[in-house]
Parts: sequence; C-alpha cells; structure tokens
Amino acid sequence: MKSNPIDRTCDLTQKVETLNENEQLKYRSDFLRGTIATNLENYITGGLSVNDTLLTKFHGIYQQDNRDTRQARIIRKLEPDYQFMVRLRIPGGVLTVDQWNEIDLLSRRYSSSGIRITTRQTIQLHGINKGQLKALLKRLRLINIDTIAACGDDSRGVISGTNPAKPKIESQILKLAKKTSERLIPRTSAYKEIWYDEIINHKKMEEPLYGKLYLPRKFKVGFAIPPYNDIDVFAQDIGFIAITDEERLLGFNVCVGGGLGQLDTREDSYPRLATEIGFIDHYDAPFIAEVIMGIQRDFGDRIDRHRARFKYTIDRLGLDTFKTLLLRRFGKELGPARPYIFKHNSDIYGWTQTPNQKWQVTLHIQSGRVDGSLRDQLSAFFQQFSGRVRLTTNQNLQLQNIDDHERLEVEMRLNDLGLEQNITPNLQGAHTISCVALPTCGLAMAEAERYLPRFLELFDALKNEVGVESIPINLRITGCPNGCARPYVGEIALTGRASGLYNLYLGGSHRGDRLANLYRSNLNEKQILENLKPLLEHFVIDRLIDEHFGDFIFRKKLIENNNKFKTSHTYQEQ
Ligand code: SRM
Ligand code: SF4
Repeated sequence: MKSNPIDRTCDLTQKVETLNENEQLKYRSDFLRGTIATNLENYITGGLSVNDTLLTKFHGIYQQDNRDTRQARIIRKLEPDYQFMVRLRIPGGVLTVDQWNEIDLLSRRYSSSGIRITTRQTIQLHGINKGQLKALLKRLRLINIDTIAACGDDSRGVISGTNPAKPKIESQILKLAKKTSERLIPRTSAYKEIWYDEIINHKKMEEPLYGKLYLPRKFKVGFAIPPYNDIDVFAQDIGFIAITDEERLLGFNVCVGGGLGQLDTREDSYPRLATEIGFIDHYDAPFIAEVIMGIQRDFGDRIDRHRARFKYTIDRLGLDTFKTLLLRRFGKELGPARPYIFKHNSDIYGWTQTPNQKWQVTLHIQSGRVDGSLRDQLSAFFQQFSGRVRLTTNQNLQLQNIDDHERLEVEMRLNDLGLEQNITPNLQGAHTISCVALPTCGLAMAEAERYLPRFLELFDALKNEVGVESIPINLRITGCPNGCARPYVGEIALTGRASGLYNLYLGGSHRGDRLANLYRSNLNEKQILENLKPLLEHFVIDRLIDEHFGDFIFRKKLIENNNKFKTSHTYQEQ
C-alpha cells in the first residue's frame, strides 16, 4: 500500500512565531484571502497593502510599478505607478486557437505591453490596473484558463517538452503534465471567492496537501523528452526525463533539487543542477511529484527564506536521508536510472513532419514579446488556423497539428503576413533568450529584454568578424542574478549587476547539463565584447569537429570551476 504523502514528520504550526514573516503571513491569511477582496475595492490607491501583494502572488498576480517613471513620481510626491502583472497557468503550454485569439483580445484591452511568452511556457500580461483584475480573470475563466499558483510558494506551472518524432508520447506526457499540475495546485476556494465573486462555504479543510503554511518557497516541475532538453530539465525542482522506445513511453528518470536563483551577496547561495535519483513507471509521475513536494513542504527551511528552495533542503538533508524519506513515503524503491542522450536545450526550428503525417513549425519570438505589429500579424494569421498553438520554454510559439494538405497554404499565409523571418530567424537570435527585467521587474538591476536587440547585433558582428557566425551559441541575458532566463545553463550568460554592468558566465553545455561559471564581474558592453573576442578566436583555431563553444571553454579549462553547487549529475564528454 502506498504511504500517505500528507503524513508529516513535524507539526510546524506549533512554532509559527519562530518562522520568517512570509510564513506567519501565510498562516494568518485564512488560506490566501488576507484582505485582498477589501483592498481591491479601495480606489484611493492603485496598489494593494504590502501583505496582500504577497498573497496575490499565489493567485498568479504580481503588483509592480513602472520603474521608468518611478523617480519622477517620487520627486512629484506621487505614489508609484502601480500596475499588475498577471501570469496564466497553462501546464504544458498548449492552447487552442480560440484561447490564443481571446488572450490576444484581452491583451489589447487590458495589458500595456501585449502578450509575453515566458521561459516556463506560459503567458504574462503586464500593466493591468487594479480595477481591471477581476474582469480579466473572469474573462480568462470563460476560456478555461486560471492563474492559480502561477506564482507564490506553491507548485508553479508544470512544463513539458517536445519531440516531433514521437507525437503520441508527447501527447501522453502533456496529459501527465496537466495531471501533475492539477494534483499539485492549491485547493483554497479563496481564488473563486475573490476573483469570480462566488460564495463558498469554506469551513471544511481547504488545503489537504499544503496546510496553512503552503510551501517554504516556489516549486517547479518539468518533463523533458530526449533527445531534446528544451525545458532545461536540470534546472527544475523535479525533472522527469522520458525514457522511451520507438513507440512507447516506458517511464521517467527522476531528477531532484535543480534551481538557478542565487544572490551575488551570499556565499551560501548557488545555482544547482538536479540530481538523477532513479527510474519510475510513467503512471507514477504525478504521485511521486506530490510525495517529493511533500518532503520539501515538511523539511524546507522556513526561517531563512533565501535558503528555502528545495535544492538547499536536499543539500542540507543529504541525498541519502532524502532517499530514505522518499522510500518511506513513496512506498517502493526507484529503479536504476536508464540511459538517454540530450542533443541540445534549444527549440527545433524549421518545418518538421511527425510520423502521423502532421507538420509543425516554430515561430521565433524575440524575448517572447508579442506586441505591436507582430501581435497584429499573428492575429491575422490565427483567424484562419486550424492546428494548435504551443508555447515553448525558449519563449517561442509552435504551430502544431498542421495537416499535410494544409502545410503549403499555412506557409504561404505566414510569408504573406511577413512572418517568414520568424520561421527562419537569425541563427544567433534563435539561440538567445532574455528575461523581462526593466521596466516592470522590481528586482532588475540592469536591462535584459530591452537590451537584447542591441547586444545581439554587436555579438553577431563579433561572431562574423571571428568567423563563427554559423555556430549557434546559447546566450542568455538576465537583469539580475535570479536566473529567470536560465543563464547558468547557457554557454554564455550575462547577469545584470547595475545599470549597464553585467557578470559574464561561460562554459555551460549546449545540452543544459553543465553549469556555466563566473568568468568576469561587473563588465560594461565594451568589456564584455573584449573578453569574448579572444575566446572566440581561440575557439576557431582549436575547436574539435562539431564542438560547441561551452564545451570548448570547459575542455580547454579556460575557466576556473568555481561553482559552489553540489550535484551527482556529472558531465560526460561525448
Ligand atoms: Fe523568475 C522572480 C520573471 C522564470 C527564478 N521572475 C521573478 C519576478 C516575478 C520578479 C519578482 O519576484 O518581483 C519576475 C517578473 C518580471 C516581470 O516583470 O514580468 C520574474 N521568471 C520570470 C519570467 C517571466 C522570465 C521571462 O522573461 O520569461 C519567467 C516566468 C516563468 C513562469 O511562467 O512561471 C521566470 N524565474 C524563472 C526561472 C526559469 C525557470 O523556472 O525555468 C527561474 C530560474 C529557475 C529557478 O527557479 O531556480 C526564475 N524568478 C526567479 C527567482 C529566483 C528564485 C530563487 O530560487 O532564488 C526570482 C526571485 C524570487 O523568487 O525571489 C524570480
Ligand atoms: Fe527580474 Fe531578475 Fe528575473 Fe530578470 S532575472 S525577470 S531581472 S528577477
């Protein structure tokens, strides 16, 4: 018989006063209600109370302010230009055309900057006014989309990868991703009460899985289908790597304890690749995810919030203790991890035919931003498209399920609408992602999305000058060390330190299975390019056949391995 994952080893509620402020807030919040409903009706301010801004995250809503106007408003003694970012929950990133069309309409009505596809294959809408939040969420409900747990100390959007050679397996895994998401999200009826105005008797136990404290921190689950590591499976709290034969999904290798966020100011803060712990049958994935999340719920650090992510719990407990807990709660041993190969962690570009005679194509969307003329072009295209839409974790849009007889027409319409450069994008652009950063992200120290076009142009020019323009290099740019564009699994990464200054990381693998290391700190644009140039020149001369830049940096030991992470996932030279 399976053990009960809710079976706790410690009763945290006894010592809630000793926990950090976020924990105490959650505990007192009446299952995430706080005073959100009342504060939404307060039109004197465009914002919410500090506590409510923390609680609305669990509802998928972030209070932000426009940082471009922040200083000027302080001088004029005005309150910040409060606005909200709403993150949708779309497990596996698949949308119908009708859903896309409605989101497009909603973005025109409510968002200040279009649609933003995120690195966890969902959509964010920025710049929503407080008074419009309810209307937006009610409209989303009509297309079966909610925003619950898109943020907060809970199970975030469950992501799932692609493999056009195995469409049946891809669909099976998509279903598992949705099932896992359903199983792991909070159950509180606060969401329906606050956003849909439903009256619900909430006297019963509202959170059988989470309890009053929810998780110590965010928790991320993802499914990858080799040979593609498009989702960066080793960056997940739980990563499932599909093990398949030609036809069937056999099961998953389970990886635990990945996470990328770090603080440059704390020695005990580090990115960590997930550790492979064994093999499970495919139908066990949602249950083991619940069990592992339960271990994090019960053993995660609720005093030091920065050390609360699961990666630190694993390192603090030790892998053996973790495995013992897992065995006790899961009820059976995992099998030995099975072999697989990852080729790369980017998206697949160009037209691809699947064995069931359908076509798919990836539209590259720079930084995932769909606004202005691009939104109009896509809107015109989707008026007559009968396939399905898939968001990718590299911030792109995939058009799937295109019938053989429709392919030519779809291609011609994309070309007519001027979308051909999205199908065959600039090579380096197609391997570059950036986070949102300024002006909406409250944690940004430097530009990322808005800086990307300029840096890309300079980097492309450098690659041309050196003669490596035909080699894709995974480049990731973030506005701070938090790692939202997964910089530490890129081959080259810039992480923001201050306006115009970045840390330069090098040496991640093209497959996302080795961390990049810090090469130089606090570089301006000129210094970044000056540092990269000799390394690229060296690469041209000493490169092995088909070797990628990150592997070259690593093989030649051109960078010191200064990662503080601990993991048993070791890089195998291929
Ligand atoms: Fe992230 C916080 C944007 C994926 C690590 N992230 C934020 C916030 C909400 C800033 C905040 O807390 O106030 C950013 C909102 C910016 C804005 O204006 O929209 C933000 N993160 C994003 C997105 C939109 C980046 C993008 O350009 O696409 C991604 C949304 C994902 C989603 O749809 O759910 C996004 N964030 C990630 C990833 C990548 C991933 O999950 O695959 C990571 C690294 C993996 C990880 O979690 O370790 C990531 N975000 C963080 C962290 C650092 C967490 C940590 O362990 O220290 C923060 C800060 C925090 O949580 O305190 C953060
Ligand atoms: Fe904001 Fe930093 Fe995440 Fe970029 S990496 S979105 S700057 S928190």
